[in-house]
Amino acid sequence: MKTVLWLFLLCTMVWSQEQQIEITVEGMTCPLCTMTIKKNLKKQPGVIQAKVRLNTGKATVTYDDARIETRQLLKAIEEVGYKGSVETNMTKEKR
Ligand SMILES: [Cu+2]
Repeated sequence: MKTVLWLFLLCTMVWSQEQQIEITVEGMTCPLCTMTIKKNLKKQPGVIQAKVRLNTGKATVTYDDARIETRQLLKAIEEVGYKGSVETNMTKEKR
């Protein structure tokens, strides 16, 4: 009985808070740029999926917001030499 409960708790943790965000990336010029960014984003703990497109200049990241924050995603892009920004309508602001 206890094992079942633990499994249930574990599952809710694993499935928690999956989010998707679109990040505008500045400075990408060739497919290698998109690959570099994608690779570094995927390396971050909490990132489930990362798609980077050169033609739109955008990165779509699926992540677990219990494990990683938006600013850490932007940092991962900056680390490899690009500038990422999140459109304001995507962020939930409380005023
Ligand atoms: Cu490049």
